[in-house]
Amino acid sequence: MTTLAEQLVQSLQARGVRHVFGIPGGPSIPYMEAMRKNGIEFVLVSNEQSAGMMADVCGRLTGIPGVCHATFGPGATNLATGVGGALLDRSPLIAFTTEVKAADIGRKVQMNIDHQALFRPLTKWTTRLSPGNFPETISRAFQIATAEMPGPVHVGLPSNIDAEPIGSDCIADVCEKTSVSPPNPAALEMVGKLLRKAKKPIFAIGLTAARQQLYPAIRALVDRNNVPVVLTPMAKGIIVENHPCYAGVLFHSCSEIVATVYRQADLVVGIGYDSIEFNYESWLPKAALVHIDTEPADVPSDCGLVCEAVGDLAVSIEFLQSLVLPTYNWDLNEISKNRQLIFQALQPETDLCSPSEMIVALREALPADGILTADVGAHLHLLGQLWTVREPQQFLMTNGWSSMGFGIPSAIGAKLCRPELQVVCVTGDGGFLMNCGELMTARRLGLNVVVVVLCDKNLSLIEVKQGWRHLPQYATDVNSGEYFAAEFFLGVPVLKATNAGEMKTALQKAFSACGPVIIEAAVDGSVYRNLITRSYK
Ligand SMILES: Cc1ncc(C[n+]2csc(CCOP(=O)(O)OP(=O)(O)O)c2C)c(N)n1
Repeated sequence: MTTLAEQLVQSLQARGVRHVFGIPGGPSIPYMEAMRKNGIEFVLVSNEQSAGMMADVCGRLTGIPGVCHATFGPGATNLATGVGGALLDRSPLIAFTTEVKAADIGRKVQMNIDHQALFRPLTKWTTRLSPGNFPETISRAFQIATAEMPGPVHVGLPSNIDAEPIGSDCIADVCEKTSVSPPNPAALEMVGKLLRKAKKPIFAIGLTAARQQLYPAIRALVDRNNVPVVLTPMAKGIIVENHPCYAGVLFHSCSEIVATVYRQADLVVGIGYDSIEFNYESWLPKAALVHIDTEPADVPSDCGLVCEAVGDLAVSIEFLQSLVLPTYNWDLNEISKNRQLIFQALQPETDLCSPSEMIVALREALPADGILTADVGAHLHLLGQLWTVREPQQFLMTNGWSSMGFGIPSAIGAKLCRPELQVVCVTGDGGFLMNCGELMTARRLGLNVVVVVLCDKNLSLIEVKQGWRHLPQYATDVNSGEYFAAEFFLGVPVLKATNAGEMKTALQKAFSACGPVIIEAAVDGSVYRNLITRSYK
């Protein structure tokens, strides 16, 4: 017989979990001790929100649910923000929280709120562990978290069960993969018919395709048929930005120029298109819509949906590859010219240093296989269109959930999962403040994560939107004067860059450091006014 805490940790270990992110409370100690003995690192964070974000990224990069942990009440509510991200960005994650023992449910107890109610809208499943339902609960938690669409599961750990004796042979079957049914063949036939009839179809490729890493098949499909492709932000990298069929990213900067291509389409084929990122109706031209995904389309009835093929996406794409399609009426020279227009517009002239110049300098300095994590704000809209990647996992962002503060924790999660790669975070000066405490986490772990803070002194995305309403700018100024008025922040070196040359020098220095480095990049945020797209129609 071993204890429940030991068995739980061993069952995580057996499933490939290597880190648990969180902040402990007293009842967490036996679980942490079991982790120490079983080769799982408990990564102490500065705020549980980041623990959820780190676990989210580990889930994305490894396919094994990322695991995070928090204590009662305030620990759980802090964690909730990170857990919600895993739900709407579709990452497999298991969140453990300490909960009151059964006899105290509903009683007045310090730090006690109903964790099951808290996590219900944020997870695919929430439950309480007990000696009686272990190990089935753990097995089911992993199965649900990884099943299509992946997402978070919350497991409450009553504070009095850790020492309960559990039989040592109960690490349940670790093979918990569930399969997705193939799409209806008649629906696929209909897709084929529509594609054969179309004159100017486009492919709109989204998060499901990126998450399932289906880019080799998608690239082959595109290469063979010369159909222009638009991507949702989180599908960036599915095809490279200089591909003859690449028409741009939806929703992000200058996507009104992207629209000049997709407005010509007579058929839009959403492939792995998850509308959590961008609803079809917000951008669709007047064209017929075909939706191919693991889940049905979420569209209003007047959206032009003519056919959907719902089921295993790999099967659907294989079917698309097998089709013999006509030569379409697209002029790839026109697509190429439009692409040039986008990239020109993304680099506006300014007397000061533009965020674009800094991003271009970073792209030139970061190795091609490096990982960039982005925070949320005007800078993300710019990065989403301007940054170039070879494959989706090289650009990590949140768009379904879109929580500021994602950049730094996600860079730490990425570096832990891919220690051999250079990892850089780009954040705004507003978003930096949300989880900058995690620089201490990176410092403690000795992780060479480079955090580029684009200091424009404002919450620029909100300032731009105030401008759209012809309102004065107020309550969006982050700071005036110097942002880091010192050479170190929490013991982390701060390098400064005021132009692209200084940026490159700073990056070189930062990449050869042992621990984290901050680069304070002074930029002119006024350029965002002309870069953020207002209407996508
Ligand atoms: C947790 C959270 N709070 C608020 C928002 C709304 N919001 C989106 S972008 C933004 C401003 C971000 O400012 P900053 O980090 O300085 O980046 P910039 O826009 O200047 O590039 C805000 C407040 C959000 N997405 N997430």
